[in-house]
Amino acid sequence: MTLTDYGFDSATVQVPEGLEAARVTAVNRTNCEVITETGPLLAELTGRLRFVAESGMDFPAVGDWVALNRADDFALITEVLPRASVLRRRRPSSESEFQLLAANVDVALILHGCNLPVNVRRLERFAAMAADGGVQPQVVLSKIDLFSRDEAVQAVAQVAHLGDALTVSALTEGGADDLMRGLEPGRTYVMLGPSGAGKTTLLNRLMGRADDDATETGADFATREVRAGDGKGRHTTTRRHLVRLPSGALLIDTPGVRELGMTDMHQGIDDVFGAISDLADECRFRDCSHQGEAGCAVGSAVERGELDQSLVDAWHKLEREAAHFERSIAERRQLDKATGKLYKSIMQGKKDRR
Ligand SMILES: Nc1nc2c(ncn2[C@@H]2O[C@H](COP(=O)(O)OP(=O)(O)OP(=O)(O)O)[C@@H](O)[C@H]2O)c(=O)[nH]1
Ligand SMILES: [Mg+2]
Ligand SMILES: [Zn+2]
Repeated sequence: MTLTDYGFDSATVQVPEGLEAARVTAVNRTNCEVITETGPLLAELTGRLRFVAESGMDFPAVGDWVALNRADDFALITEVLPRASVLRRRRPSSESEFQLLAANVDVALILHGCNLPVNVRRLERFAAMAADGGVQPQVVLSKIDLFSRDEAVQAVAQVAHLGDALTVSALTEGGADDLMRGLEPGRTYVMLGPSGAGKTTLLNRLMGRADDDATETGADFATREVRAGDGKGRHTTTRRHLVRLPSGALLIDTPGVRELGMTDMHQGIDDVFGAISDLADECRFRDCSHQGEAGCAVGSAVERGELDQSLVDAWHKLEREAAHFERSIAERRQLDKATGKLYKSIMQGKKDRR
C-alpha cells in the first residue's frame, strides 16, 4: 500500500524538504490518525502549529494532507498542506466562524433514508454546503427498498434540480452495486446525511462486510436501528473517519445531522415546543392540524392568552424540520427569552385544567 492508494498526487500535494507526507484518516482529541508511506500511525501536532492556528480551519481535519516530522519514537504534524477542497459549516454558536468537517474531498454523497419522506430542503442545504467548499454534491436515496416504485420515481423527480439521484439499498442483493461502480479509485468521497440514513451500513457493504462484523471492527463501523416512533437515527457514528474501500475509492463516514447544526437547539426552545406537543395530545381530533379546528387544545391555549400564536407558528415550522436550524441565532435568542416565560404559563395552565 502506498500513499497513491490514498489519493496522493505529487503534482498537487507538495511536501517541504526533509518532511514526509501523510493523510489524516481520523482526528482525536489529542492526536490524529494518519496514513503514511509505511502504514497507519498516530501523530501529534507541533506546539507551533497549535500556536499559529487562528481558527479551527487551521487544524488538520479528516482527509487533510499534512507534513510529518518523524523519528523512531515520535511523529509530529508540522503543517497542514494546501487543501483542494473543504467541507465546512458555519458554527451554530457563531455567525462568522466555520467548523471544518473534511478536506480534499471530491464528491459528497448526500444520503436520504427512504424510511422517511424526502426532505428536499435539507438535501439542498447539504448540496449547498458541499458546493460552497468545492465539493461535488451527489444525492443518494438510500433504503430504496422501503419505497414503492412510484414513490421512488417521485422522489428522484423531487430532487432532479440537484442532479441525477442514485438509489441504493444495503439490504437487497446488488442494491449498492451502481454506487460501488460509480466510486473511482483514488478519489475521495464523503457521506453526509441525517442520523439513521444508513451511511455506516452502506460503508460496511462497500467494504464487503456484514453489519455483524461491527463488533470486531470497532465503534466506527457500528450501526443501529432507527427509533420506532419517528424513524430518526440514534447518532451511532461519533467521529469522522476515512477508509479505503476494496475498490480503491476513499470514503469518509460522518456522524449524522446533530453535528451539522440542525439539532443543536437551545434547551429552552425544546422545552416549550415539547410543551406545545403535549398540549396537542389533548386536541379532540388525533389528526388535528391546529389551524382552528374545533376542540383544538393548542388553539384554546392561544385564545386564553397562555400561548403566543408566534410560538405556535414557529412550532409548525419546526415540524418542517428545515426551518429548525435555518432560524438565525438572533431569532433563536429572542425566542428563547420569550419561551422562558411562556413555558411557565403553559405548564401552569395545564395544571389549572386538571
Ligand atoms: N430497509 C433498509 N434499512 C437500512 C438500509 N440501510 C441501513 N438500514 C438500517 O438503518 C439503520 C441505521 O443505519 P446506520 O447505518 O446506522 O445509519 P447512519 O446513517 O450511519 O446513522 P448515524 O451513524 O447515527 O449517523 C440500521 O438499522 C440499518 O440496518 C437499507 O438499505 N434498507
Ligand atoms: Mg453511522
Ligand atoms: Zn389541535
